[in-house]
This record gives sequence, C-alpha cells and structure tokens, in this order.
Amino acid sequence: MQVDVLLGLQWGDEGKGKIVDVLSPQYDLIARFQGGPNAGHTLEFDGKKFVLHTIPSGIFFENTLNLIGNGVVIDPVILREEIRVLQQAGSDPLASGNLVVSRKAHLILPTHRLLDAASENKMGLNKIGSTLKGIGPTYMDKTGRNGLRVGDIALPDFRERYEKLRDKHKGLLDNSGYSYEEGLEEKEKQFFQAIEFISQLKFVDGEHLVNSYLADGKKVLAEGAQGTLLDIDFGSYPFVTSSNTTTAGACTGLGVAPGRIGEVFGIFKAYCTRVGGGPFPTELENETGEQLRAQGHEFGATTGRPRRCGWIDLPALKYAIMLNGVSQLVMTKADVLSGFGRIYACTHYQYDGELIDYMPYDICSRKAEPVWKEIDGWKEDISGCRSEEELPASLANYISFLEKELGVPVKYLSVGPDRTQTLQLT
Ligand code: 2SA
Ligand code: GDP
Ligand code: MG
Repeated sequence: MQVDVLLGLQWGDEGKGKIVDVLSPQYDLIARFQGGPNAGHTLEFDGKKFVLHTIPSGIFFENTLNLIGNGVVIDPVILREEIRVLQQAGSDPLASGNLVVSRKAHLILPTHRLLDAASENKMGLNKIGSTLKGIGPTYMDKTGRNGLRVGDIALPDFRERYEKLRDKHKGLLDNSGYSYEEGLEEKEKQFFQAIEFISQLKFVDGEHLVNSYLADGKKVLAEGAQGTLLDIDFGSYPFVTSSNTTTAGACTGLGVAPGRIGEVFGIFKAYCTRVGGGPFPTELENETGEQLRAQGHEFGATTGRPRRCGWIDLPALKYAIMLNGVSQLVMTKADVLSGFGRIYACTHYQYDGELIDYMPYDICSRKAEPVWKEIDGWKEDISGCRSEEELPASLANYISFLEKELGVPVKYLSVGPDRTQTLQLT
C-alpha cells in the first residue's frame, strides 16, 4: 500500500481539516506530518464546529487511528486543551485510544513561545506575523540538536534536560532585552501538568507504525498543515513557517520512503488568502477583498486575525502542483464567490518588464504585478448543491478553465463548511 497525502497549495486555510474529515472513513490511519499548534483545522458536522490544532482531522472516527508524527512540534498545554474539548463533546481519544503520538515529535516549551514573541518584537514592521506559538524557535532547537522530544518525557532526567534548555533560552531572552520573568513560573507549572496529562496517550515509534500499516494493506492519509507557499524551502522566504509543508515533508515527517507516496490531493480555495506578513501578488486591498473576507469568514482559526484576501493565483498554483506531485485537486469555498458578477484569475505576472508564469526568486523585494483573466461569475447560492448536474454553468466553466490551466483534474468540490457540503466530480 501507499501513503496518500492531502496538503494545501496556497498560503494555508484552504479547508484541509474539513476535507480530511470527509475522507477519513476511507482510511485506517490519518497522520499529521509537520507544523504544530500554529495550525487551525476547522471541522463542521451535525451543527457542531471544532477547531483542531495538533490533533489530526480523522479524530471523530473511532475506527480511524490518528498519529501525531515525528515532524510535528507539540505544545502539551494546547494538546491537553484540545483533548479536553473532545472529551466534553463525547469523543474522548483517551477512552477510544484512537490518538497516538510519535516519540520523535519535538516539544514546545513555554520559553520557545517567549522567544517567538521576542523575535517578532525586534523585527517591528518587518515581522513575519507568526502565530506566536513558538514554532520557529522549536524547529531551531530541533535542527540545532538541542530539542526535547516526546520520548524524553520517560527519561529519569527529563526535568534536568528541560531546565538546561530553558536556561539557554533565558540567556537568549536576556540578550535581546525581552522581559519574560512575569508569569513564567505558572507557565512552567502548567507545562509539567500538561506533560503528565498527555502521558496518558500512547507514545509510539511512528515510522514503524506507518510502515506496518502499509505492509498490512491498510490505508494511510498524511495530513498537511499551513500551505505550500509557506514551505521553509520553497515558500516566500523569510515569510514562511519553519517546516516543509510539501509532499517531501510527509516522507521526513512520518518516516515514509518517497516511493511509497500514492495519491497527492492538492487543496485550494476558489480564490486566495494569506494571514501574516509577506508578498501576496493577487491581494485585493479594496472593497472586493473585504467582500471576500466577509463572505468567506476569513479570520485566523488559531489567532482570529483577519486574513488578507485576493483572486486565485495560477502561477503560484502551478508551482505548488509541481513541487508536490499533485494527482487530484480539491477546490473549496466555491460558494463564497456566489454573487460576484465577475471573477478574476491571475494567469501571469508582469515582473521586471517581462511577462512570466512562475514565482520569481525575489518576490519579497520586487513586486510581481498580476495579469488578469476575467471570468463570468454565478449568482446562484450553491451551498445546497450535492451533485455536479446542479452546479451553475459558469462555475462548471471556471472549473474546466482551471483544470486546463493546471493540467490536473478537480475531483472534489466543497460548497460550504459542513461535512455534507462536498461533491465528488467525475
Ligand atoms: P508560524 O507561527 O511561525 O508558523 O508563522 C509563520 C508564518 O506562517 C503563517 N501561518 C499560517 N498561515 C495560515 N494559517 C495558519 N493557521 C491559522 C489558521 C492562522 C491563524 O488556521 O487560520 O489563526 O492566524 C498558519 N499558521 C502559520 C503565519 O501567519 C506566518 O505568516
Ligand atoms: P485549514 O487550515 O486548511 O484546515 O482551513 P481553516 O479551518 O483554517 O479555514 C477554512 C475555513 O473555511 C474554516 O472556517 C472552514 O469551516 C471553512 N470552509 C471549508 N470549506 C468551505 C467551503 O467550501 N465553503 C465555505 N463557505 N467555508 C468552508
Ligand atoms: Mg487553518
């Protein structure tokens, strides 16, 4: 068997959580492979709404196992809160045993979050616009070979290891002049209580678990977080997150060989959003952008920040499809475009006097001006559509246009946030 991958092709928030939840009954294992509680994956069903941060989006199916993979960074306090919310909703992963954690996943310490804040403070107007969850500093300790891992919790000297790393962080905070002492003791207390709480979960060697599932002919889906354009190597650096959000990240973040990758579901919105700093060629800083934000309820699922909105960007999508080896596309939030008389797609950029159809290296310092194609919109409310035949002709044309431009078929269409508002296309 092979591992299928579902990941975002834009700057995140494409609706990954919703679609993973829809696909979960078809899979035996859902595995998160990177990122941490910077992610907010929203699921809606039976009139209820859940936002998951660390826990994979297959958690509402008791017969589907959910793995937090080695590539993920975990804040125990946030994970404890997520589990408590699920317990209150009657889907207790501690009781059902459908949530396991890789021993090799790294831990976010309270001081990692302080370092994140200190770094953002120092950068002023040029700040990354991070979620302040300590993601960057935790991955820095991982690659700097100083990190603490979930498996270390069981070691007799876990507390000493913690203190050593915390003291290193204190030195860095002292150097940056960031005041941090207030409240730190309480945060540490919460951290250790949460460590005890999450120790009720099963800690596993995730790479062996995933590969034994494959050997047994079981179906595995890897769930991405953030989006391709936030990838540490290929995104709009330095305005990126600190992990590989692309298909390659599923290999390193779970311990799966590249040849074991099967279908790659690339998910994108019918328009485009970004939250945080950095270039966004198709951004609409006008009434249309505000209308997209209002109709699409575009606010961060973790921080509540307003998301920047704009039209779809085809050079960026083509780049993302190439990097990930996307075999099937999933388009979400088509319903949000209902009522826009005309919609637009950026087909090329005007850049440095040239017409190009790729993302240039220095997109952060020199503006790429979008070249637009105007497309007929649709007026109909499509949120109740459940079959392809019910879709307005203009939407069907929009999809055909995208398939032709991108060279990959759109296999799923999402017309609302609820699990049931999903169509499979032929
Ligand atoms: P970080 O916190 O170090 O990963 O931030 C670095 C950049 O990555 C962006 N980023 C995100 N972009 C979109 N969605 C994310 N998750 C939340 C959501 C975001 C929120 O689901 O809405 O609630 O604000 C996410 N996580 C990280 C971030 O904005 C920085 O640009
Ligand atoms: P993720 O990070 O990719 O999982 O996406 P988020 O949960 O951060 O953001 C997607 C938002 O759009 C959530 O509020 C979803 O409930 C919502 N959503 C997902 N698909 C659709 C859709 O097709 N239409 C509408 N209107 N909302 C959707
Ligand atoms: Mg999100």
